[in-house]
Amino acid sequence: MQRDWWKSAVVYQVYPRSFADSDGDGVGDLGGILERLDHLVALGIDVVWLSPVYRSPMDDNGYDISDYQDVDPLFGTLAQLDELIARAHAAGMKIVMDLVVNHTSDEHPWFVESRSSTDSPKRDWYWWRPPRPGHEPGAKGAEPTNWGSAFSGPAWTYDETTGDYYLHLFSPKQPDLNWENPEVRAEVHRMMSWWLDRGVDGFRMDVINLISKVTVEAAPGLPEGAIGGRDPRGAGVIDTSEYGDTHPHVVNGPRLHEFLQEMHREVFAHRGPGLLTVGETPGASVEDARLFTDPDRGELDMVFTFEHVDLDSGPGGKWDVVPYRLLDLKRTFGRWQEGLADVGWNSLYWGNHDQPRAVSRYGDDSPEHREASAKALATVLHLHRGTPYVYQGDELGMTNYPFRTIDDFEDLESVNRFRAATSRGDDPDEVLDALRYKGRDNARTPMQWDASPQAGFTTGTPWLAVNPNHTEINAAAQVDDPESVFNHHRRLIALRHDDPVVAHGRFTMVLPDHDQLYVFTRTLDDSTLLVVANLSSLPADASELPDAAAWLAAETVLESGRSDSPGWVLGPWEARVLRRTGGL
Ligand code: TEU
Repeated sequence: MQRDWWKSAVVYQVYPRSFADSDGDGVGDLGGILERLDHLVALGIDVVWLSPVYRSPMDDNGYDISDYQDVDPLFGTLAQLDELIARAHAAGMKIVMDLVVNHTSDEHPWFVESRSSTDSPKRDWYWWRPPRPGHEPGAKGAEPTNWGSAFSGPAWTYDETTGDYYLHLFSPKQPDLNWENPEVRAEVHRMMSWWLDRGVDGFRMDVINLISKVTVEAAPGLPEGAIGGRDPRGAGVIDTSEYGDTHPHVVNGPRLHEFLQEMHREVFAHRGPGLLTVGETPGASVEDARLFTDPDRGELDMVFTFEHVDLDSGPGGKWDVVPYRLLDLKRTFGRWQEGLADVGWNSLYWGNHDQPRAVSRYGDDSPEHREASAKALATVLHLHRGTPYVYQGDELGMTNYPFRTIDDFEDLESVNRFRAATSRGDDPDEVLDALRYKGRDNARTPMQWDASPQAGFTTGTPWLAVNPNHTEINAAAQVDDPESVFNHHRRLIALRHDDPVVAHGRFTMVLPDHDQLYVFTRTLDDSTLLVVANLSSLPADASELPDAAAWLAAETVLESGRSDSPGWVLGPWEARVLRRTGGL
């Protein structure tokens, strides 16, 4: 196995809660994944990234872990996870676990111990700080700093037992671990090794660039965040009209590279090739990414950028929705392709369990254009240089959910946001509109297996309603249809496996200023692929592309959304992939 085997691999993300339910309790589980493994085999993917299945109080659907070395009974048993690993391996697929170590659950024994007294041997495992001097402890404004949580409210919660506050960049049930403490790091390394010894093939590391925060020398006087401002590189999840802009103090901290290199040394360096590490890095620039993913530095194989998922956020942040523009998308992706061309590697994704559905956001989910736009988006993504990630359901072209009221939402981020914004007087309809468009529950509605009442997801009542369009959009209708979105994905995945130009070729953007067309070439030795995709719902003229006549006569590798338009006029959401060989 090559060290960089993942350059020709495609990863599929399973969000277990919403994938398949085997026991009828309405929540997806490991038994369900085992039953549906054939779907992943048919798609041809190489790696499954499993969102958390560990023991958890489920405040944030498993991203709040109370035992890193066990499976939550809601999802099944450790024995089933072993079976999944074995069956995936037998089918030639790898299993990558979600590693959530920026924080634990407040019900994790480490935190229970830590909060028990100021003398606890684990006190320093978390971020404890005294109230702001001159303020009534526990009262509004007595928080050690003005930092905000990504899920609304302050980033500090008062704990009466000891009279101190603890830091939580996410929910109060997700206290941040203190990575400055070497015991914390050693314990995390030991836990990771335990999983690798058990057979897992690597980790997707949750908010891994948050583990190093501002220098400890600044403590206890941690810096305040700017009110009303927003670091444009941040994900804009903190409401800076009320809280300080927290991002600059907690992201990409001074010891981050040191911590990642230490982790690599302790956990991965002595193991053979075949493992995968991918960091979730909100607010990382392409320059940061180059450092994270330079193989000579021994940190990570690849990281997720957030720049493209931030393009429809206005100055007010995530919920200040502005229209996204194709030109911005091309500039963003183009910059990342260029920045990681010689050193490092990209992860490529449209969506995941935190983002709305790709086809509703970057495509056109109207009945007329849904399928063609899902295919065009897939074509563009998969043929970039980098490792593509397919989020469950995107291979079917699943769409956003038609939420009516706030009661249709389950996600704590959306529920808290609605409460916080409306209680200070924001128009509830406007708040809801933003949640409908960007709420994380869009991606979390049950996987659409077939046209039956609960979409084949469960025999019980699903924890989150199935999308009513499952009668049309479902796996059963697509797997055997050669023209389906599913089979288009299958062909793209096969192309990456079969044609080295997809995995290794140089990327060059073409027609960078065209505001409907996304055009690029990939070149390796004497082989060049040209990808031309109309990412708009109107016809588009590509005749200005260099060598247009020669390309018109070239071999067609893949096409979708073909219209009757002649020559280089592409129909709405039409995509073509062409090949020429020999010196061009
Ligand atoms: O997400 C962290 C993150 O930066 C965002 O995607 C965030 O969840 C979202 O933008 C909030 O607006 C990771 C996980 O993927 C997410 O599911 C968890 O909720 C979060 O960390 C905390 O563990």
